[in-house]
Amino acid sequence: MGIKTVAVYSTADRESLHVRFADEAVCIGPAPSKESYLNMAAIISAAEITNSDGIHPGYGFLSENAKFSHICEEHGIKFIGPSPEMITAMGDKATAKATMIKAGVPTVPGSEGLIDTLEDALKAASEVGYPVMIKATAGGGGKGMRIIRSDEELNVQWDKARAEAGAAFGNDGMYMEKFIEEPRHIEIQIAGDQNGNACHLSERDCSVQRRHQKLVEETPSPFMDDNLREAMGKAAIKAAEAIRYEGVGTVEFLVDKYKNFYFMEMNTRIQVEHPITEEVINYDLIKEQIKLAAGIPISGKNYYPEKHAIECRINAEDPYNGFRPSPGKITTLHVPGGHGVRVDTHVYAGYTIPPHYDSMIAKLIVVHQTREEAIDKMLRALQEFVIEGIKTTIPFHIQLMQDERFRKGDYTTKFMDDFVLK
Ligand code: MV4
Repeated sequence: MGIKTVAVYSTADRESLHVRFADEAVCIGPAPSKESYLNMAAIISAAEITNSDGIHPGYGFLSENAKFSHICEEHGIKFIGPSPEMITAMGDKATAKATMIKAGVPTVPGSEGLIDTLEDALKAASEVGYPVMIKATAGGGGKGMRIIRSDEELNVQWDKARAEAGAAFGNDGMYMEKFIEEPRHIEIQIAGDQNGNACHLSERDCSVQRRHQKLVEETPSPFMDDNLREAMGKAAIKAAEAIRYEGVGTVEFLVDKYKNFYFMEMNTRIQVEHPITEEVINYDLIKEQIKLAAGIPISGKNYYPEKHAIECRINAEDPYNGFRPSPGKITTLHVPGGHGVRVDTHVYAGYTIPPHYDSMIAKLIVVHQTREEAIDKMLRALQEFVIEGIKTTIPFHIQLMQDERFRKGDYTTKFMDDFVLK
């Protein structure tokens, strides 16, 4: 796009590729995230001394931080993402759900707003019917949730869950939903412009997760059909337009075995798994983020997958030891390639993975005409991928691509509970 870039980095990331390849780079502090990547003053200073027009927050760290979005605004620096108000509205899960109900987006039946006392919780549970789920309004991504199957369990768990939420988030607001058994996690990518118009860019199936960490994502979802995509796409657009959402975002849904779908959460950032959407619609979502931030309107049409794409997250983790982190020096690296194979990474041979941050070191993305061909291509690319010196999730992915149930597309969010690594 002809836009000059400034990279920010912590001392632990001095050797990272983004530092070398950006037009300029500014060190914003020592290794601990609190003192660097979460240090708003240091980041704003870096933007000011380099005369930057905008900040792309990436994912994680400050990407969904309303205060940071606000501070950028105050300093006349464009935060490439939504306004503080939108981040706040979607960050509080009970508020987000109430907003979606008002907008006519399907949500899981449950309590109307927050529940204050155990007595009210018992009453709500008798109306909703067991099993139920109690969730922290400040939670998300699985934190502060409990499945409850009886009054007895609710009696035991209510105060505990509440105290846990209070300690973890400084907010102990709780709400209740019917528990959806063995749901799929299917999310719709959306884009909204400054005129209040939104479009959808179809779905990603992210049901292959372990402890709320996604391992593999694919699009189209093997569970999807044209009617369901149309209905979920419409609901996602409704969600985005109801809040005049600006930027790219994701509306997450739970989908049950009857193809009922329910709004779960909205992510107000670009997500790790966005490349699979890029590959099947043939469009750069980061470029779209920058265009939307600059006030350029969306095209007005929706986007549908023309191919099949899969992403495997390559983490510096030992899949044979509970996916325990495995930082250290990469002694050998051979990256797969060829038509339809994409690797997004910051690492190289000789690079030392610092122990301070997330363990994802690469995304391997393949695209092909059909799902079966994409799986075969992924298997070939995984077998060609050589990373020595550390443990990675590659052996897990190699087994997954050969797994009969995965190959049939027969998986839900429970899939990993039963998966045994050989
Ligand atoms: C649920 C659910 C079943 N019923 N809500 C997990 C993450 C958080 N965002 C919401 N989650 C769930 N909410 C109701 N009413 C099951 C989950 C869930 C899940 C959702 C998506 C992907 C993986 C999951 C793994 C376990 C539980």
